[in-house]
Amino acid sequence: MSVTFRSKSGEVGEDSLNLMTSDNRQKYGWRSHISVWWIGTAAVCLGFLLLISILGVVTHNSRAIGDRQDSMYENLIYSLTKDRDTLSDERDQLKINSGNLTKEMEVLQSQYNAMAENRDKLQQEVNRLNLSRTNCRAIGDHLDLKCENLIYNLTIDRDTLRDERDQLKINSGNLTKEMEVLQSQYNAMAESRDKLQQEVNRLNLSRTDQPCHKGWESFRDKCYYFSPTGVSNTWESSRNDCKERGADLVIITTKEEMDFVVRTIERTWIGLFDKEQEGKWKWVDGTDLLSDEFWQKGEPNNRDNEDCAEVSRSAMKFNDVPCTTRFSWACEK
Ligand SMILES: [Ca+2]
Ligand SMILES: [Ca+2]
Repeated sequence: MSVTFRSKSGEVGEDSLNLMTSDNRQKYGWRSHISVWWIGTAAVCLGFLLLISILGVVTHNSRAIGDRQDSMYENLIYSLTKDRDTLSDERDQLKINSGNLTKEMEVLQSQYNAMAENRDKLQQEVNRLNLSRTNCRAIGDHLDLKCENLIYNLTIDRDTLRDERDQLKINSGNLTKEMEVLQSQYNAMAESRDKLQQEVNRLNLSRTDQPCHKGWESFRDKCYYFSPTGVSNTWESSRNDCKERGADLVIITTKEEMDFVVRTIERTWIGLFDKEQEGKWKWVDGTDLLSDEFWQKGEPNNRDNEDCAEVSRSAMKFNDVPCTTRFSWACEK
């Protein structure tokens, strides 16, 4: 470093006392020698002052540098501490996440195992169904064969039955014709029988030894009285008339007797009634009506409280009517 200073004379000198040569000390004299001393002293003082200043500056700078370093350290420590804490938090969070992921993985593993088990079961079911389908096809083929055989047999049976039906139709037609012939023969025979029966009746009448009283007619071994033409009476009055004649209303027990009774009278009271017990028909001699064969179709129907019986020539059958009805009557003894 060079120091420039100005002397009292205003001249500029060098900053070193050593630079003062002996020539210069003689030139300027005593006075000049004292000045140099003062200058040197001042220079020394200035040097000290300069040194102190430099030391102060250096110390100040050192402290500033130290302070800055301390501040940097503090900032660095703070930053590192903060980073460490942040990383620690992240590490903890990662641990938690890892734990959760582990649990989820365990759940997924369990679900996977269950799904794999189900898959195996389904595969077994598929295998079983495939086997069943194969068996069903075999059974279906077998059934088809059986059905074909059944259809074949049924077709044969149907054709056979058709033939039998046709044959039966033919036989039925023949039998119908034969039946018609037989019916015709039967009718002819019945007509012949009736004629013979009439002849027998006539012969019986002709050989009767006990003739009936005047006004009475004989049939077989009985005598019959018939009310005069155009005269009618109630059932009870008719029966009373018969009783007065020593007889009672006619009791018809055979078809021949009925034919005889109705041959000249259209509707005639007969001695049959159910007054005592509805539906229980009795003859006037107290005997029960043993057969229903002589009733007209749908009779007796007891319509309007019909408790007495009549016989008509047109129907040749019995019918129940109210006892107050007025009819002809026939007596028998
Ligand atoms: Ca009745
Ligand atoms: Ca009736």
